Amino acid sequence: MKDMRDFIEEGEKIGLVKRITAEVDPYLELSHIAKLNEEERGPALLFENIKGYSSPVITSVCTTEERLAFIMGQSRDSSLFDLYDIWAKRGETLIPPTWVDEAPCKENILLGDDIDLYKFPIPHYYPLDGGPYYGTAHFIITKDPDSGWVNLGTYRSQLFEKDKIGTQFIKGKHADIMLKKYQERGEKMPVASISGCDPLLFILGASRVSAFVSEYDVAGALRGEPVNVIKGETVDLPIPAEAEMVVEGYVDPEAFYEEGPFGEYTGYYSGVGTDPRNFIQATCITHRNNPIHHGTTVGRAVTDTHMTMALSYGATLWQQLNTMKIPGLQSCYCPPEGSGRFLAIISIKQMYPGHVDQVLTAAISTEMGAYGLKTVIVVDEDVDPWDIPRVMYALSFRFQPNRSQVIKRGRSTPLDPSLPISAREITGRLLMDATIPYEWKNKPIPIELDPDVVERVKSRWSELGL
Ligand SMILES: Cc1cc2nc3c(=O)[nH]c(=O)nc-3n(C[C@H](O)[C@H](O)[C@H](O)COP(=O)(O)O)c2cc1C
Ligand SMILES: [Mn+2]
Repeated sequence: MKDMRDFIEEGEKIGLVKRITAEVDPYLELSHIAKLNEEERGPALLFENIKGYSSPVITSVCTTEERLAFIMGQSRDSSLFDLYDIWAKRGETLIPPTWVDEAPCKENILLGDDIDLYKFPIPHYYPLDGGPYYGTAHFIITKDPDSGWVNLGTYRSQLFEKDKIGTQFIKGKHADIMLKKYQERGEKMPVASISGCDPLLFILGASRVSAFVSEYDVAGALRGEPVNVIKGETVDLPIPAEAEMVVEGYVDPEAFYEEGPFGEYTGYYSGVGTDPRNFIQATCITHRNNPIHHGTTVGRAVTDTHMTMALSYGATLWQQLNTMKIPGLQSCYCPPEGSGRFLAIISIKQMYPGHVDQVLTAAISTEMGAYGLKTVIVVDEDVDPWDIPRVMYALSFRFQPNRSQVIKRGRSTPLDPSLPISAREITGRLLMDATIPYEWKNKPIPIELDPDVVERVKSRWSELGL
């Protein structure tokens, strides 16, 4: 799969994508169809007939494990953990992109007065949103001015004017770190926003890949072949050759626009009103003929964004833990109900005293976990982290609050509705040891059935009338 068109063509054949030919309004109607369809775990939807526009919108690309597996080129019955594990294994051997000279994303090049984002169908998602959002399932490409490291990050973009879209680079995100460097130099930051391309690139935009590593190189690693890129028209950045829509431009660190609010993946609005944020001043738009805009719904879990993050956050946590070469790691689950980011359950085979503490503190020190992971639960290897009733059993009979730790300082997301809106930068973290301590000489003795008696009573089952 090299682009969104492959996803649609191949996905349609196997029932993962459906075309909607009836006319749909991009103001609320489109997002509401997508959201309700996602709640039913329905197919990805290609809206071909959008009121007032000629080009299409696709939503719900990542809503199910099956589609995530399809995007990753894995067997369609793979579990999320199978995908985490493939990611952790393949993601180690980075494959940088290949430069090409010609590309479909250059079929149309709009400069000067021709730059007009209102020509494209941009959904308005929820009633109280500050406006239509151009960038939901998109990503923004930036380059570190010191090292040349190229970053792909999904940061929402409100449509402000025909040539201006918003940004929300949360503090410490890679584009924010880079923007501060441009600011110190007194320069503007060149950027490109990409909507519609190989869905794996969008998932990577939403992944907590470590700093100094390019998401392009990880995409190459996961695909087993390099991503094709081409130079921007007005920015010196690598653009995915098969992208549907590209907005090139720059962010002036000193210029602001009132942005938001936006109904977020937490199921709540991001704030109470608007906030001044930096924005992208477009210098060029390039697009394929009949470009496919890619959008995603947020709102109450579990729908498209939550499944995207259950993979992008869960897989990067698992990969980063594995990179630390901690012995005994067995499995991991970052529930989509928490968008794969607020809660993680990790199973280990304990090998030495203090092993559980090592894993608990390691999890919150990874690039992924250091950002907003609030609760980590470690269970023994006989408890599958995906088996929530067994996790409840471990939390009831093995967890001891005396052995858990509460860490009161850690980087938070400003979107966490459990913190007051005015103080969301720092979170507490709860590290729960739900294991039987390794060092205990007298461990609780599990009750086992007598195997001979089990055999005997089973043979009497019908006699017993059962
Ligand atoms: C649909 C969607 C919207 C997102 N919006 C934002 C956003 O507005 N700001 C932000 O900082 N992160 C946002 N994220 C999370 C980032 O994509 C994620 O933290 C990613 O790691 C950022 O890239 P980076 O690690 O290279 O900074 C969003 C994720 C998704 C899936
Ligand atoms: Mn990054």
